Amino acid sequence: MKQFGHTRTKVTPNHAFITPDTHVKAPIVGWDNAEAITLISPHMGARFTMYIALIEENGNVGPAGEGVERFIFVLNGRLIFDDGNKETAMAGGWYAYCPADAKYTIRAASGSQMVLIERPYLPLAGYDAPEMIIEHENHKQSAAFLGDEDAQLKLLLPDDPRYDMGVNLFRFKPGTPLPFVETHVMEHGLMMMQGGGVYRLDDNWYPIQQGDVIWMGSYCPQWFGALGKEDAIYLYYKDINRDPLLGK
Ligand code: UGY
Ligand code: MN
Repeated sequence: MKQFGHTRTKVTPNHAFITPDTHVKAPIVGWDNAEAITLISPHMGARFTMYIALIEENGNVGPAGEGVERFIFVLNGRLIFDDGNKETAMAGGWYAYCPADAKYTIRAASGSQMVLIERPYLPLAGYDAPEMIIEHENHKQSAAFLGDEDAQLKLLLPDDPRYDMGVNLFRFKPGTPLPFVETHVMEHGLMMMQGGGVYRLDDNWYPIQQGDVIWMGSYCPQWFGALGKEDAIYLYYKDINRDPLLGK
């Protein structure tokens, strides 16, 4: 039962834990019949944004800002992604990487929800811009994380220096932890997609379940242990392939 005046949501200077009961929807200029829940943004100290987009049938989501790259992951419904050459029908599990300033449209064929991750793209001297990617997560292979077959990591984007973001699906068998408390320069934006467990962020331990979202700032000590009857799966973003000193 929901307790009046209480929530599991907590926002701190270097991490945030956001639960669905605290979501607030708002329209976004350039989106039609669609609203966003802005879960993570520079207003909390992050260097990227992460939204849930709620799109009505025939609604659409406008382009990202100038110079801003975008990753989308479809949660449910059916979206038509048009890259100018071909249309792809995207249901749950489909995802796209849209390079900064790419031309494309996203329209909902039925009421749909997706996760969006956006940040200013950091070009890399000597390399071309990255390419658009439209894929389904079932087409990607996972691999054991640091030798543990019970922790399977699936990279959704190529291991290629042109890409300055990584987005992964991490699947844990119940009882499986991250092998150590990580502390690193990369940020994360995370959504629990299935199952749950306990997430350590700084000196806090949070019970986590499907629908919960986390921002981890640079150097936020982080650890996870999966609990329950089903595998825990989370989707997460990290900034990669750029010099932290030079920002490129
Ligand atoms: O890629 C990562 O840094 C990952 N192992 N972090 C995490 O799951 N919190
Ligand atoms: Mn990490």
